Amino acid sequence: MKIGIVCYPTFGGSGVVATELGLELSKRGHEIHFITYSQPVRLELLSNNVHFHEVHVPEYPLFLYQPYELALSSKLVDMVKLHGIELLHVHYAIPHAYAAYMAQQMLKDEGIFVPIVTTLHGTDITLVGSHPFYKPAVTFSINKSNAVTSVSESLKKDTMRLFDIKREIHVVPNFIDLEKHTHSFTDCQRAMMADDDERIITHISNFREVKRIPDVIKIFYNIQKELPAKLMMVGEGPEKEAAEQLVEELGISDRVIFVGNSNEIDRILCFSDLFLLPSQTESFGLVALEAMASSVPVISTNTGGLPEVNEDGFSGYLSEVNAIKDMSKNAIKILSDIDTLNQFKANAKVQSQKFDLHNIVPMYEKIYEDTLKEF
Ligand code: GMT
Repeated sequence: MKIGIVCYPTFGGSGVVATELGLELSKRGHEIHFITYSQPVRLELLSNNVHFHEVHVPEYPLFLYQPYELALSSKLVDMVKLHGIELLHVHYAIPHAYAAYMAQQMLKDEGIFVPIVTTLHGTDITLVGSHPFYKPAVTFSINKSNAVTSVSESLKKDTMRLFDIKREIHVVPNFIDLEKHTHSFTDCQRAMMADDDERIITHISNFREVKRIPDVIKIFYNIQKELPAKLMMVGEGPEKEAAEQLVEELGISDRVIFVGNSNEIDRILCFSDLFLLPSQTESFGLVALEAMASSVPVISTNTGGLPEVNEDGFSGYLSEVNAIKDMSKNAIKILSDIDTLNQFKANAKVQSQKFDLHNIVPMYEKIYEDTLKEF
């Protein structure tokens, strides 16, 4: 199939899933066209089967807000015509599903029929989409998509609760390429980061409020009182400065490393002992899955799709949002005894195998085939 993929090309989970999906589909013989405003960060290699088309939004002083949806829908029309794209798979409803629908209508006028598959990722529904200003447009675009998928059962329920949805929503969980997380080096160069007796705890996110960054630091503060440890804070975002201040106030600056955005997530996870994800909500928590695939157990909250990903008492522990004491206690339980830690590490790997891309990507292929047949 010739498939157009629309996504946010950033470090966020939806862009990562879209990129990894496109790459795997290309390996399976499909021709993939990424259509977005810059080359997706995890898309390092373009090939015969993988193409990238940049959406330009010309600056014009009259526009207080540059009309990205307009530029995207025009680009989609042009690319479908030029490359014979058969199906558009848009990740994140806002504004991608909306722009794709406009493109579909323009193409229909010229006798070209292209179905749209929309994948809901979380914040497009739970944080942004349910905002009264966006709600009618989001409801409309979901209902007009030819197939809709969500990354967890929990997100499906939220979508049905928050919007008047007339379509079936197929749950296709996020996936992981286990081979990428199988490390060829044994010590993972951990000596560069910590002393032999220190545990390495990691958090990776976009440092937005929903990630509850102060909780990450407070949990680590409690851990390091009990055992020697370092905290790796990976990512960039609005909460980062306040986090740096809190670390300073707590007097733990020598034990916390702020790494910024990184393209070496698997290297960092390779030397990590524990992953912290105390989010307010999380439709799936792809980063928790990435951690588990690198044999890193996860201390997380029990909201949204997280219980579908992290198994309490097996791959890590789940707690209520804001239950800092509980999360600290669970972290210390895993970290203080090497046999327990090794058991949780092994379990985390086993848990991640449930999300092997070889099992999940065919689910998308089946949805594409069915949608093309019905369209
Ligand atoms: O907030 C983020 O982590 C970014 C956001 C995105 O749109 O990229 O992530 C959402 O989609 C990911 C991929 O499906 C999910 O793993 C994240 O849980 C989800 N974030 C939230 O629901 C807050």
